[in-house]
Amino acid sequence: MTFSQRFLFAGFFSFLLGVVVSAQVAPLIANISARQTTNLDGQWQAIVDPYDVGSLDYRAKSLNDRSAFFKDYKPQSPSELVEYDFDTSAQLQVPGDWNTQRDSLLFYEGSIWYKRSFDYAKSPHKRLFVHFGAANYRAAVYLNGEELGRHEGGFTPFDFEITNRVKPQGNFLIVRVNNARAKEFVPTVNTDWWNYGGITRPVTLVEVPDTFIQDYFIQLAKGSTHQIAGWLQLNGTQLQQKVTIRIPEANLSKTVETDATGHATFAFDADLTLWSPENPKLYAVEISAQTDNVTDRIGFRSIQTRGTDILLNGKPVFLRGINIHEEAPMRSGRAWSADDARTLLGWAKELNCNFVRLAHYPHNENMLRLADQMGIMVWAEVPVYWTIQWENPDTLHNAENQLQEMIARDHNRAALIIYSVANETPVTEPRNAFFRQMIQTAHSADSTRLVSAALQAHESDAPDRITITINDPIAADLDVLGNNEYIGWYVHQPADADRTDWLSSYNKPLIMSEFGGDALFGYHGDSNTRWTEEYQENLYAHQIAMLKHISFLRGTTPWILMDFRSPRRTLPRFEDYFNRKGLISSRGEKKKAFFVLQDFYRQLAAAPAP
Ligand code: GCB
Repeated sequence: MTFSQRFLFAGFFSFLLGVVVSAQVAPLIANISARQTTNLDGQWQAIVDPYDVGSLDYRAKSLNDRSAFFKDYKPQSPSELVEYDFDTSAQLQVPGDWNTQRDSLLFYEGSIWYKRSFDYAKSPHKRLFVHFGAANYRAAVYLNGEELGRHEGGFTPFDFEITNRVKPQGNFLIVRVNNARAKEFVPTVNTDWWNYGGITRPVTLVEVPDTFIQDYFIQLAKGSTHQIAGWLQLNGTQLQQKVTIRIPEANLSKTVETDATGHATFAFDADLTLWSPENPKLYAVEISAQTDNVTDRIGFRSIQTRGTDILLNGKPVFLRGINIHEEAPMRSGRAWSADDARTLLGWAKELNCNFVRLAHYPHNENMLRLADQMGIMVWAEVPVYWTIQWENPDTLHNAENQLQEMIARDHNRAALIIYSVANETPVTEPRNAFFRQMIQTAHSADSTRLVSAALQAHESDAPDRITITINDPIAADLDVLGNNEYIGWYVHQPADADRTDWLSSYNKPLIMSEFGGDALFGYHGDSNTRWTEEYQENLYAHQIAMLKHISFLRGTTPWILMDFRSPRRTLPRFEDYFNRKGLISSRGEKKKAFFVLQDFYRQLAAAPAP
């Protein structure tokens, strides 16, 4: 089950925060947009708490009395000392990273407490959950002065049941979000993107019947283009029910019975128009139990590999991709909205892409929903990045949990074809063991999709040729190989790509998951001058010439669509805390290299598949 490991972190958090965990995250509810919801977004009261005085006393012991911020205690007399007050504190927008809402928070890493009040008239025989799209990195959630539970991981959703805690009036929801980095976390302390903190995605109250359809997986069976196979899961007390899956447009209806645990599996033939970038067909799929029903829009396609080919609906396809960070166009903060997604994916379409790599962590659900509608295939990734603590079992559980939460949210999106379990990790035996476990977790949570990782190959130089061989031991376990290379930026000169040969020890498809170089939009010079648009343009031209000769190459995702903030990038004038490898500036201006890639992809789109 995708949600089976959602209870793993209680001990870990108690250790970190020194408090007793009173409740747990609930299993994720699928497709909340199709549910009866109340949105809690807007201005929340916020207390910036760099020393954690809201949770720890001056001996660093955890607080549980009225001085704990989650109690939202008000002085009862003029003489009473209470050193916090949500209601007179400034506000922060939810959803939103805090860093770009106030100058003083740009580099902030620590705790901020959020408070939002609400009334709620719950209908009888209904259950209520509070759902968070994401909060980076750790969240502790309290309702009416009691802890609901905690969550770790900055990019995946979580929810808590509040059925028996919500009152018709005067509820106060308090969330402590902490984005401090730590070595054992996922990601670890060292990354190349901004550590945007806060409640970065919407907060929603979700009302469902006493026994409800909690999750379902309705996709084509692995390798099939005409058989739907999947499962569904009820949650509640009436677990044994008849449930009907209907696709009215295709005249399909299948009734199954759930077992004593509320689970049912099914498989049935279906004659469907298959989803593809050329025709991103989505069907309305209705799931009706006796106590609940829910509707989704689902596309059906198959994705497989055969030797070095990637097959979409049984036919070889080349993935014309681009990397994307979850960075907001025009305003350089954490992206979250449907408008942000439309802009980013619209640019990918303009490049003639049929594929995007959503680096380096799960992006917001709008990206997946829109990719489904626009016909853009997706590589989705978890933040196992660079130097994770491979030997730490808590780190592994954390990474697996983030992977499972990502899969649980997105497993019905046709656009999603590849799960990536890591990016650029140094090869060691503990790392390989960590990976094998991650790959197995991905395959067992969803056997229909391909699993990949962005690896780094090793080169051997002869006097006039460079040879790069894909020989990472973990490649044997992956379905598709990803490789990052920076010829012309971190190593060699751009023209050295012309004398580079690529070899692979595996009969598997390769995606060149990164290549590129920085350019400051509007800075011009000759193609040997770093940071100019001409340098980047020339680098792309040489890269493309090289890529055309890699016989086992089945996709490319250059680094990256748009410039993004990064604390690693300190060089004044050119970087100013931005990674400038974007083909588009943070203000939406297209650099020269954009048109080089656009042209390459135009040619590829017109050419017959490999
Ligand atoms: C990489 C990383 C990516 C960086 C990029 C760079 O290899 O995967 O996260 O941002 O290089 O610009 O150095």
